[in-house]
Amino acid sequence: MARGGRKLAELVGKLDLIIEVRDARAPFSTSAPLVGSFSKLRPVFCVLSKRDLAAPEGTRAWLDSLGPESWAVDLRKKEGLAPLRRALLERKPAHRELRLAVMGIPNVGKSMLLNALVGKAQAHVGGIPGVTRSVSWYRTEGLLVVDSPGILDPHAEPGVHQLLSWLGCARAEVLGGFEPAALSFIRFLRARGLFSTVLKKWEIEERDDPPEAALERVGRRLGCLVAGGAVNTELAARRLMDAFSSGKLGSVTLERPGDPIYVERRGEQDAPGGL
Ligand SMILES: Nc1nc2c(ncn2[C@@H]2O[C@H](COP(=O)(O)OP(=O)(O)OP(=O)(O)O)[C@@H](O)[C@H]2O)c(=O)[nH]1
Ligand SMILES: [Mg+2]
Repeated sequence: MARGGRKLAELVGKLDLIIEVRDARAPFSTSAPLVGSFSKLRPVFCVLSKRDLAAPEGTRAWLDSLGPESWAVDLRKKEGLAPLRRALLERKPAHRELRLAVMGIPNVGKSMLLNALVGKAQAHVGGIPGVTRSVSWYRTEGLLVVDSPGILDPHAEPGVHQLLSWLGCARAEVLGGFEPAALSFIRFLRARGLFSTVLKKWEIEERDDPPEAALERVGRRLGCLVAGGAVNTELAARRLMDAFSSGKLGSVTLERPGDPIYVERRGEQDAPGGL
């Protein structure tokens, strides 16, 4: 177990409960297997963050599938928090605070959830993965809450890491750049029938062309051109991935309960749909 994981495992003994935060757009790939292993020791509540970026019917399907101890929240607008807070306070021991930790993979909104629960902007929040670097405790009425650094599963399929880069939870730069990320994203959208939904805003229609050609169409549409009129595909890829991860292309759920796991590996790009 990596050092960060060992620290969290030590922490679990001091807790009454764990909140695992996942991204509502891909609740399967954004789950942290380490937190799953803690569920044998402590109750784990599942909070789907960024519900404003996911399709509402997709989020409903996930809440049904995850069961009664799951909630979906929009932390930017602070919506959906009251039922979660009520459920937490129901678990509070009579003579002391409820001790809980917010855990999950990087950039899913753990610190933002903690701030919303504590009622003040205490923990640092940021748009890139890896903002929280250590375990810190925060106190509010009835709750003693720990913020924790994001944990990535080193053994996850490379395809899962690629998917996390589309959501902003892993850095595309580290995984080989924006262009491979955008090409695998386009293949994934096609395999799941989501291409037209995601690219509707930019009026880019589905065609039977290779992903490279589709990315070029994106680049032309956005005016990502170099001298001579060729498309700057790295820039086009970056613009596409930034727009998707920040929700500018609309609310989209990438994974539904029961979908096959996304397992595209390097060198397998020609497998149908990469699934
Ligand atoms: N649209 C939207 N953005 C959110 C929501 N929750 C968090 N974010 C954004 O997600 C980014 C990451 O938030 P953090 O709270 O720093 O995430 P974290 O899980 O603590 O990240 P690390 O500390 O890096 O592991 C920030 O840019 C937030 O503004 C949400 O419900 N909706
Ligand atoms: Mg954080």
